[in-house]
Amino acid sequence: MSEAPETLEGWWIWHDFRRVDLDVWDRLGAGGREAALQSLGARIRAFEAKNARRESSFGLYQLAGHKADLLFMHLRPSLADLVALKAELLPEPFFRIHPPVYSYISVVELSRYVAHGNPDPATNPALRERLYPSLPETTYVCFYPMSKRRQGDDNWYMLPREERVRMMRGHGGIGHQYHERVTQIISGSQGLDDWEWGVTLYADDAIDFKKLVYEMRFDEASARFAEFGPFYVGRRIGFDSLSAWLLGSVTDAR
Ligand code: 76R
Repeated sequence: MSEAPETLEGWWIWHDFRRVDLDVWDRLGAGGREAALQSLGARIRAFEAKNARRESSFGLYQLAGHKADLLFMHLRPSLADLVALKAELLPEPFFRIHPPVYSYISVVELSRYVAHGNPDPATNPALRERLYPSLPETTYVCFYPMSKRRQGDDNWYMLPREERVRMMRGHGGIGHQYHERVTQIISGSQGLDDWEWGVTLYADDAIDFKKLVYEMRFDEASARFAEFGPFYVGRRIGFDSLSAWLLGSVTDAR
């Protein structure tokens, strides 16, 4: 049996994907819409205040395509915090109107295939920033879950450690070529959700997602071993723009 790599875990992540339901939104009437947005706005300001105190991270994104319309991304210290947050948000009018269409639970993970220096986040600020990240304020975001293949000769989990280290170095090498342009947050979801990792990427130029992921497909770690779930792409959106968009989308103002 080959040994599992040592991992470091940081904040827990809930990717909460929503569909905007314009039919229900229209029928709510101006008062209902205003109230829902005001209440959501207060929530988002509270999330941002927590971000500023470095107690959590929160990101809001408007997505392309029809798999989902919005992504609310929450990073919190524990799974209990994510459970509590969901319970707290369930009755929130905005979330009752605009239903969930996908969700992903994972925890920020750094594997120690590649040395990250001193492994104590208390005394290593660079490590702390990776485990408890402020979300990059780039224009674009990309999320997808993935697993490593377990099939015949292509079973990642049966490979000797040196082989995995060699391949992860190759992987990191490609990634590093995009260092200034694409930031990754890797989160592990073994035992937590339907795939083994969540990959969240940030970039100011969305074509870099395409170029990076394509290039990685030719690299052994991805070419032989990667299996992918659904991809979601979109852009960061502020609460004011979200409100303006949703109020502007009303077709039956009463
Ligand atoms: O932590 C580090 O930055 C060191 C190198 C590194 C590791 C250990 C690294 C670098 N990654 C690591 C781990 Mn990654 N990453 C992905 C994907 O689409 C695909 O083919 C794969 C999806 C992308 C696009 C990406 C980007 N990475 C991992 C792991 C955990 C593996 C394990 O533990 O077994 C996964 C699942 C994964 C997947 N990777 C980088 C990037 C980029 C852009 C970098 C460089 C980061 C930088 O230089 O800033």
